[in-house]
Amino acid sequence: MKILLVKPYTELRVARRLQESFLHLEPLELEIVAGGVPEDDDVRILDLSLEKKPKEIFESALRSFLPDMIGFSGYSTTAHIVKLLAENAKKILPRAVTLVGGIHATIAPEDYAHSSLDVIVRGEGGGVMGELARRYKSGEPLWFGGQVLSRRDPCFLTKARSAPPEYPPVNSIPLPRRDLVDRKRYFCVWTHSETRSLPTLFPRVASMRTSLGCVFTCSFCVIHHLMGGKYLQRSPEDVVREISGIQEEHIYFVDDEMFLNIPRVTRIAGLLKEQGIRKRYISWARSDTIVKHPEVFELWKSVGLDVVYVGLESVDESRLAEYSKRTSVEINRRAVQILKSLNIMLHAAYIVHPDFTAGDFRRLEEEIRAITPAEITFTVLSPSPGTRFWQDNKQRFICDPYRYYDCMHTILPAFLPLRRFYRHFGRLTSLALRANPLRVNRIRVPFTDFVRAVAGGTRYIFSLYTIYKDYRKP
Ligand code: B12
Ligand code: SF4
Repeated sequence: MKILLVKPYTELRVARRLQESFLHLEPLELEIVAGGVPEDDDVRILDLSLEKKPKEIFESALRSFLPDMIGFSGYSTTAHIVKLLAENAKKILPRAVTLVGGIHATIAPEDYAHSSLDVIVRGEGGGVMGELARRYKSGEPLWFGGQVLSRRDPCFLTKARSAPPEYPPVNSIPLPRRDLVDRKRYFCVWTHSETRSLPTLFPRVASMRTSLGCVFTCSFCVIHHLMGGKYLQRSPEDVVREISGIQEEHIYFVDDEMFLNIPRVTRIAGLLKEQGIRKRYISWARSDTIVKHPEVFELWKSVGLDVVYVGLESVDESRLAEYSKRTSVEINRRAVQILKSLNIMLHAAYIVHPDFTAGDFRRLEEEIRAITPAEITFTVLSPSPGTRFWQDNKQRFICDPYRYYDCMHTILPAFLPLRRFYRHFGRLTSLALRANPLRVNRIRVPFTDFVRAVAGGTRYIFSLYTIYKDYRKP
C-alpha cells in the first residue's frame, strides 16, 4: 500500500519568517512514524512547510502518488490547515484514508472530529503505523483502543475526553527514516564559534530526540499534560548509536528537557568521547540544572555542546512563581554566568506576558543589555489547548485561538493597545538581534550568509511590528 505523510504549512507570517530566516528543522515526527511502516509498503514524506506554493504541491503529490493513506502531523498552530488539506484530499482521492497525529491530535482530539478526517492518532505514532497498515489491508475498522480514534466510533467522545494514552517503552519506538526528506533544506542559524570566523552561519542540521516528557509542571507548558508527568529516556548506548549514524555535523536535540537525569547525560557524553564522535550540539536545559551541575555542561562542552536554550522566562520573581517555574531570578543569573564561563552560547527564551506595561518591556530591554552577548528570543504567553491554563481562560480569548496560536499573536487581551504592544515587542526582538554574539564579537561569516541574516532579521522584525494588523484579516 502507499502512504503519504504530510507536514502542514503555516499561514501565520511570523512563523513562516522564523522558518525562513533562523531555523527549519526536519519533520522528525513523520520520519519516526515512517520508521514504523512495514518494509513492503511505499511510504513518502511531504514537508509542505518548505514550500512556497504548498496547496499546489500537495495536490500534485496526491495526483501523482495516489496514496491509499494520507497522514497529517501538526501542532495546534496548524490544526485548521490540516482540516483544509484533508478536505482537499478527500475531493481528489475520496477513497483514501485520512489520519492525523501529533501534539494537537493528542491533546485536543475533539477538535479533529471533522468530516474529512477518518482517524485521529493520539500520542506516540511510531508504533501504530504497522497496525494501521495491517488493518487497512484486512478491512478491519481502523480505530482501536484509546489511542487510535474515529468519530464513527460510538465511544469517540468518551475516548477523546480522557487523558492522552500512555507512551510505549522508548526502545519500541522505531528509528527515524531520515532518508525520506531532502536533507539539504534543513538548517539552523549557528552563532557559536571557537574562532573569529564561521565557515557558514546556516549549517545543515539534523534533529534528534533522546528523551520524551518532563517531570516539571510549568503552568504555560503542555508537556506534563501530554505525558502525564512521565519522563521517558533512551539508553545512552542507543542515543550514541543514533548520533554516530547521523550524517550531519550539527545536531539539534528536540527533547523537552534532555538534562534531567545527570548520570544518563554524563554517560552519553562519556560514550561520545570514548568513541571519538565529534559533532556540534544544541540542547534545551533548565537554569537550575545548569547551576546544580556545571560540571556536566563542562563535560558536554568538551564533546561539542555549542548552544544551550534556557527558558529564563522572566526577570520578575512573582512571574516565575506564577508560571510554577521552580527557579528564581538569582538561579537564572547564575546559570547565565556559568554558560558564559564555559564558553557555551546562551540562547535565552523569555515570555512576554499580555499584561505587560511599557515599564515591563523596558525592564526586559535592560536585561538584554545585561546578558549580551547572547541569542535572545521572546514568545507571548499563550495558553495551549489541553492545559488547565487554557480551560481557565477560555472565555477571554480575543480571537480564534487555534488560528492565532503561535505564541507570537496574543490570544489573551493585552493591557496595552495591540499596536503599542507589538511596537514594544518588535523593539525587544530588534535589540535582541543586536545583542547577538556574532555582531558583538565581530565574528566573520561569508558575505552571502551575512546578507541573508540581515535580510531575514529585518523581515522578521517587520512582521513582528505589524502583527496587530493580522487580527483584522477575515
Ligand atoms: C523542536 C521544537 C520546535 C522547533 C521546530 C520543530 C519542527 N520540526 O517543526 C522550533 C524551535 C522551531 C519550534 C517552534 C515552535 N514551537 Co515548538 N517545540 C519543539 C519541541 C521541543 C520538540 C518537537 C519535536 O520535534 N518533537 C519530537 C517529535 C518526534 O515528537 P512529536 O512531534 O510529538 O511526534 C510524535 C507524536 O506526536 C506522533 N505523531 C506526530 N505526528 C504524527 C502524524 C501521524 C500521522 C501519526 C500517526 C503520529 C504522529 O508520533 C511522533 C513520533 O514519535 C516541542 C515539545 C514536544 N515535546 O513536542 C515544542 C512544541 C511542539 N512547540 C510548541 C510551540 C508552541 C511552538 C511555536 C508555535 C511557538 C514558539 N515560538 O515556540 C513555534 C511554531 C513553529 C512553527 N513552525 O509552526 C508547543 C506546541 C503546543 C501545541 N499546543 O501545539 C510545544 C509542545 C512546546 C510546549 N512545551 O508547549 N518548536
Ligand atoms: S517548560 Fe520545560 S521544564 Fe517546564 S514543564 Fe515544560 S518542558 Fe518541563
